[in-house]
Amino acid sequence: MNTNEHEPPTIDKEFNSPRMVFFPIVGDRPKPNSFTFLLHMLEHRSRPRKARAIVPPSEQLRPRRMGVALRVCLAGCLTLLPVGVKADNALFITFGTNVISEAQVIGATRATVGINATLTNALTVTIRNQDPTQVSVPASVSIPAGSNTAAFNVDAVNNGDLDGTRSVTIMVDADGFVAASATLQITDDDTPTHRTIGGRLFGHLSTNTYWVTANLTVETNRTLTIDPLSTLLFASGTGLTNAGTLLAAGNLGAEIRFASALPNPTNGSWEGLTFTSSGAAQTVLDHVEIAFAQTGVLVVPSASQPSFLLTNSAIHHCSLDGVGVHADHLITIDFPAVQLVSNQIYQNSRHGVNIYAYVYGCELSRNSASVVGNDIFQNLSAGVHLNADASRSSGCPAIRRSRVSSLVANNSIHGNKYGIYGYARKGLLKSIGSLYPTIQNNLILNNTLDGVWLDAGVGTHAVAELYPSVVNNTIVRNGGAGILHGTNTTIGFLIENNLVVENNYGILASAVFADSNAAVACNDVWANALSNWINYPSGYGALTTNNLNGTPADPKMNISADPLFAGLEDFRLQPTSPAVDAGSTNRAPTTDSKGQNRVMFPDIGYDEVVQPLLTIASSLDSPGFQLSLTSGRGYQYSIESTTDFQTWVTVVTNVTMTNRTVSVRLPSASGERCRFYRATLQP
Ligand SMILES: [Ca+2]
Ligand SMILES: [Ca+2]
Ligand SMILES: [Ca+2]
Repeated sequence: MNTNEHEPPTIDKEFNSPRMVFFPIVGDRPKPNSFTFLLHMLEHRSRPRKARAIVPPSEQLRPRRMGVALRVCLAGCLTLLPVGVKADNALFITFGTNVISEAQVIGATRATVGINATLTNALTVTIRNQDPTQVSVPASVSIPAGSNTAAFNVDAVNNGDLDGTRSVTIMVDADGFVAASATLQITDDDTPTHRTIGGRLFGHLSTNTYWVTANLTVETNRTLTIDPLSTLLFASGTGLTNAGTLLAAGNLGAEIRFASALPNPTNGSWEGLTFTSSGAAQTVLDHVEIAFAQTGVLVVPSASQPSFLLTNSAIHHCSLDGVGVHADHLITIDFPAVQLVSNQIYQNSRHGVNIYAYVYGCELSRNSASVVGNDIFQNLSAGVHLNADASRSSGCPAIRRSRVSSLVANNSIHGNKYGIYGYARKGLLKSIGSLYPTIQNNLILNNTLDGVWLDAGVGTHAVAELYPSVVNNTIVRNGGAGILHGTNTTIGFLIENNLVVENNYGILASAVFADSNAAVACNDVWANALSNWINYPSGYGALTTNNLNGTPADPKMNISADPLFAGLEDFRLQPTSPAVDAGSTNRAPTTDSKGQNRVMFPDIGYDEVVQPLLTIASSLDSPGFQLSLTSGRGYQYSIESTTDFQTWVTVVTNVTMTNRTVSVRLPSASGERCRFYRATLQP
C-alpha cells in the first residue's frame, strides 16, 4: 500500500487528551499477531516512523481489511483499539445553539451526540470539556441500544470577569469510534458597574460587588477564593453550596459580605452558605458578614471530618439558624474539624448556633464542633442549641449513639430566649442521643428564659445520656433558671465553679433529683429571685461548713454570697470577692475566658482575678510601712514605685500569694512628697 494515499490526521494541540485517529497499515505481517505501522505524525514529528502494535489473536485482521484505529496521545503513546473499526464509525456532536450567554448557568444549550448507525449495544461516550471555567458538562453520556443519539445539557459558568466573547470546544469520544468536537461561542454579561456570577464557579473573585443570579456551586476538588472587601449579593432563592474549598478571608475593615440582593431584605431573603465538603483543603471564612439568609452557614458534611473554620465574622438576621453544624448518621466531626471562633452571631429567628447529631438504626454519629469566644445575642430561640437526636423509626438492639460533645467556651451569650439549650433524644430500641458537651468560661446573661437548659429522654430499652460538664460559667439575670436540668443524668454529670446569681431560679432540677451520678459543687448560687436550689437534696445550699476562704458553704462547697462584681454591667470579680479561689480544680479550665491562667486555685465564674488590690495595712512607722496585696492564691508579684508616673522602680520582687491577702513591709518614702506603688504579675 502506498502510504501517501492516506494523509494523517492533524492533532488539535489544545487537547491534552487522547485522540482517536485512523492510520493505514503498512508493511507486512511478520508474525500472526502483530503488525508494523508507519506513523505519519505524532506531535512535533514530521517524519514517518515505524511502530509495532500487538493484536490479540481474537481480533486479528484479515489482510485485506487494512483499516485500524489507534489511540494516539500527545505524549506519543499509542494503543491498538478493537479491530474491525471502520472509518464510518465516527461520532458527531451538535449544539442546539452555537452562541450562549454566560448567564445561562442551567441548560444554556442542549448538545446532541451520536453516530451514523444504530447501535446494537448501549455506548458510553466520554465528554471532554476544553475549559471548565466557561461551561460545565457531564463527564459522559450513554447512547442507548437501538438508538444512535443521546443529549446532554451544557451549562454556562457565570463569572464576574469582563472577558468578552470567547469560545470553548467540547469533544466526545468512545472506544472504537472516531472522536468528534464542536465549538460554542460564549458571550459576556458583565460590565464594570454590574457583574453577575452563578453556576459551578471556581478560581478567584477579585475585589468587587457581584450579583449572584443563580446558585453558586464550588464542586469537589475545586477552590473558590474571594478577595477582601468583596460583596456578593444573592438573588432570592439562591445560595452558595461548597463541596470543595471556599477561601473568603477578609480583614478588619475590609470584610467580605454575603448578603441579599434586595434593597430592603428580611430574614431569609436568600438561602445562605452550605458546606458539604469532606476531605478537601480547609474552608476558611474570616472577617465575613453573612446577613438575611435562611441559615447563614450550614456545615453538613458528606463524609466524616470536614475541615471548616469560621472566625471574626458577623452572622445575623437569618430566618433559621445563624450557624448550623450537622453530623448526620455515619458522620463524625471530631475536634478540630469544625471551629466557630470569635464571631458575632445575633438576631437570627431561630438559634444562634445549632449543633446537631443524628443516629439512625445501628449507625452512629458524633459532633464535636467547637464554639469558642463568640458573642451570641438576641436570637429568638437558643443562643447555642445542642441536639443529640435519635431516629424514632429505626433503632438498634445494641446501644448506638448520636453524640454531641462540643466545646462551648469563652462565649458571651445574652438576650436570647435560652442561653444554651441541650437535649439528648431517645430513639427506637437502643438508639439514643448522648449529650456530652463541655460548657465552660461563658458569660450567660439576660436570656429571657433559662441560662442553661439540659435534658435527656427516657425510654423502655434505654435512656438517653446526659453528662455535660458545666464549669466556670457566670450565669446572671436570666428570666428562668440559671441552670435547669433533667434528672436522668449519666455518670459524669458535672456542674462546678459556676456563678449563678440574680436569675429567677438558681439551679433547678426538673423533678426531685437524686444526685448519685452528679458532681454539683463549688458553685456560688446567690440572690436568685424565687429560689437558689430547686428539687435538690436538702444538703445543697445548707451552709453548714466553711470553704478555704472561710466562706460559709454546703458540704459540696457550694456557697451563697455576693460575688462582688467589678461593676453594674461588669461581671468580672473584685479582688476581694468570695468567689476568688473558691472553685474546684476537678474540671476547671486552665485559663479563664480571657486566657488568664487559673493556676492552682480556680475562682468561681468565667473570670479569674489576676491583678491584686493594693491597700496600706499600717501607717508609716519605722522603718517603713506595710502594704497589703489581695488577690488569688498562687500568683507572684513584683512591687514597683514611682513619683512621676514615668519612671517605675522595682521595690520588691517575688511576693507570692500564699493566702488571699499578703502583706509586705516597704521602706518609707523619705524626701518625697508622694510615692505611688503598683504590683506587676511575674510570669
Ligand atoms: Ca464575564
Ligand atoms: Ca457574569
Ligand atoms: Ca484563683
